[in-house]
Amino acid sequence: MKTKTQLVSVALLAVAATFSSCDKSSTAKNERAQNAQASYVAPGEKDEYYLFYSGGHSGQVFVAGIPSMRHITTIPVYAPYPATGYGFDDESRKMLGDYTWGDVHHPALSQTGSKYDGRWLFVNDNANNRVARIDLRDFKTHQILGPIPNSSGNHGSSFVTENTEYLLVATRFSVPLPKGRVADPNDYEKEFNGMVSALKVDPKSGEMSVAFQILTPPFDWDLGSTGKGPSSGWAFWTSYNSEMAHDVLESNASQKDRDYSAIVNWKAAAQAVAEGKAQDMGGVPVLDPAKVPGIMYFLPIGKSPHGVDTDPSGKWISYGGKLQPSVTVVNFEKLLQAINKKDFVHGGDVRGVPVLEYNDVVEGEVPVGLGPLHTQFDGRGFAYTSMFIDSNITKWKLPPWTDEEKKDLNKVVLDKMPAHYSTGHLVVAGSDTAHPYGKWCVAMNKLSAGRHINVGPSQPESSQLIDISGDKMKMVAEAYTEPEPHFAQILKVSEIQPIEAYPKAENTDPNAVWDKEHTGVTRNGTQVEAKVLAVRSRFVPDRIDAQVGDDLTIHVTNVEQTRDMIHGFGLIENNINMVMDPGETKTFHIKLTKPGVFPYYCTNFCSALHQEMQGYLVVANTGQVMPGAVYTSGAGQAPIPSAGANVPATSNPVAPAPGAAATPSPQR
Ligand code: K7E
Ligand code: CUA
Repeated sequence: MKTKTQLVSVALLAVAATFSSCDKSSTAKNERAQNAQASYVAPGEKDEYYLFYSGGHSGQVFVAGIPSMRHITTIPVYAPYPATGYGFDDESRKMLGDYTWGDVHHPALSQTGSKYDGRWLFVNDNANNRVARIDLRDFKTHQILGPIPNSSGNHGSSFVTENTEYLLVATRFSVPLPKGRVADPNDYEKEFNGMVSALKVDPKSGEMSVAFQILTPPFDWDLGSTGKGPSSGWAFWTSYNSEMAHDVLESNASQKDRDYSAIVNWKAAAQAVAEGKAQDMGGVPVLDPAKVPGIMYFLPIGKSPHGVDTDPSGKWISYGGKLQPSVTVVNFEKLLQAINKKDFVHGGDVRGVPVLEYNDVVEGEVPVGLGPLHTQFDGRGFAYTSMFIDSNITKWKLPPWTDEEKKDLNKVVLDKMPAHYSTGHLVVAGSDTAHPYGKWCVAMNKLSAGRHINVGPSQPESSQLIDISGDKMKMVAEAYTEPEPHFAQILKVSEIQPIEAYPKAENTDPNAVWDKEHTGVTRNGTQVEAKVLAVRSRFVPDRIDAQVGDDLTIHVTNVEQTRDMIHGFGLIENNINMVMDPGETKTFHIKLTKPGVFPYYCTNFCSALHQEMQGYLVVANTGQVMPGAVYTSGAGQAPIPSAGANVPATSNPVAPAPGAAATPSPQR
């Protein structure tokens, strides 16, 4: 028998072969016209859905419109983004902390009653164990939580519960806990641990905090899914490496035919924490499932499964086989019965966690093909699985199945749509709610070899829009996708009303200035603070004086209330670019280390006189006060008397001597 690794390699070769032989222009002429119409959004018209897709290790979230598939905006989350000034002002710099990248995999829209409520989008960072909250009122990142304690590799994240009570997340990598403790990877089984974490979400503000954690054996948790309806209060996780290997995982973690899924009763876990059954680790209440029965069970699932997805009814849990050519469908009602009857594998607990009997709870293995990763649902009883190795989307029918179908589950496999190539995630609009919209599916492909015009070795990624409203799937459009997409969420445009300007009345920044009288520069020892107003097409003041060694703080308020009237504040050779939306105040702080006159200018083209929107930061030498320097005290306009002797400006080597004709500088 071939090993799994061999199988994968053979299949990958087959995929490679299709790259060269595949006819890209296989769409028939009449279909072309139909598809063009289906995805065409004419100038002046707008898309019907938002597609929020993860930007992977770009650390960003991208927004495209459906059906046009046009990328319309970028929401910076874990990486600085000068286009919106993110990561340059104090507030966003503080959110980013010590990191300038993240690895976004799974965006999740907030839900109320198992429906998208249009409030927030949560996204994970696999790299630095964080979760961020984007507010859909302004499409901006408002909180980054983490690094989460006792957790390493926040991949299985973030999955919202039905009413966004919690975000459930799990570690991909196990490490010695608490973090910071050092152990030899040779002692992996004994010394390393994984963790499933529950992050509480404040129902009013959306503020996230770490609520509790559940300790696990050192499997590599991969993906998760929250329950709903009958499975309300439960969550499901996949793992690879139940072999607990610590090296050559490619083969050592692919030995067993089945790996464990963790079935977590998060409501029972929250209750146990409330009853004081947790122990503190790194400041977090941690539950040990061996000591707190009823919160975690293991279920063997084949084989190194990847995605796990709960269908809209909450009854069927689908596991992508990855290394086995089928999707395993678990019947939640049977699973609950087995748990209630304590029908566990005889004597087969793993570190005190009961193991469920596979045949008791599995409804069937649907033979979808090679490399099934993720499954989505249309709410009409059908499921769609991304096939990484077979490079297609496979449509199949959810249970209940007829006796005839049960005998041969090939009968529930209904359609296959080739995708180009090696689809990772796919997303069906609303699939993770109880009410999918069901019309569109987007396949996010991992390999796009040759799909775009050649731009060198880094081949642009591609996503494909598939119409799933009929019996047969229809490939409608293909679009460039910023790297690197994993999961995505789709939201109906009509369900949210983002603001177009920050209302002046809501600006609570104590350093906001709305009229010229309140602008100015204050000096207090070496603390210099400037309050600047930005309006078409000037900054007030347009001169700021300071000295080397000063701590300079600049607050800029964009006093516009007109939509799209955005101003930037780019400070030359100081690595600062803030961007203020209408009605917004932003602040940055720098320690001045070099003398000179540094122009600042508006970076966002705002009017015919945008180029003229500029000013000067004059950084004199320490103790040097420029004659024209104007400081306002907090109370009034009085210039502060010079602290030291007035030192003349440094002499200009390139200026003509008074009265002489201009000559080229000898230094030129
Ligand atoms: Cu399949 Cu990180 Cu969700 Cu990518 S993961 S594909
Ligand atoms: Cu303000 Cu350009």
